[in-house]
Amino acid sequence: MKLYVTPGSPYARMARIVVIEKGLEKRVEVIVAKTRTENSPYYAINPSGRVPYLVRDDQVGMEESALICAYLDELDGQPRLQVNTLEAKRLEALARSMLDGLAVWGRERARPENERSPTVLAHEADRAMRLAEAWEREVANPVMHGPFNRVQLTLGCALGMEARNPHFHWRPRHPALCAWYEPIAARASFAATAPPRP
Ligand SMILES: N[C@@H](CCC(=O)N[C@@H](CS)C(=O)NCC(=O)O)C(=O)O
Repeated sequence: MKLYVTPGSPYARMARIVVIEKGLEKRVEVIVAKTRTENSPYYAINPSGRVPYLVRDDQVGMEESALICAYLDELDGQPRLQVNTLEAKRLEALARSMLDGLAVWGRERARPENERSPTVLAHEADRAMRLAEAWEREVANPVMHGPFNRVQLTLGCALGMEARNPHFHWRPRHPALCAWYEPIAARASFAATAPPRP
């Protein structure tokens, strides 16, 4: 199988982490794609141009990090990252909401300076801080502890965006979140996929 990624994408990082967590390194070739480039050869592989993108052994391609993570997790018939309760799914949605906002913020910051919208930048900065505040409480939930799961994966990748965005200061005033994140960031799969600083 081939997994197309970019080094800085938190969505692609989720899939890369699952590859490592599930010991699939020999079955999944990780390939860096050229996104956001006119006429990129990658567009012939994935017409949306987004990452992550998994080309399965049967040559069928799949988009969407959550789906790719679930597919990789189920390959050995023993999924262990899935969550099934509504409570866990509520938290997954909350983590995904934070990640989506951070991706919008990062995308806006990546535009040429004269094209950046101060309104969007301020809106996403505020959203990220409100969500960090919410997670300071939610992180006590049992779903966020115990066996590693896709909710922890999503929140861990969201918080890891601090490496990409120097304005994403989620640590001050959030000691519980800091304590929660420390062992997650120390996992071999997180360390091996740490996003490069811009
Ligand atoms: N909902 C998608 C989001 C994927 C996404 O937005 N990926 C970004 C990188 S963080 C991308 O590939 N952007 C390239 C582009 O927009 O052309 C997922 O979860 O996989």
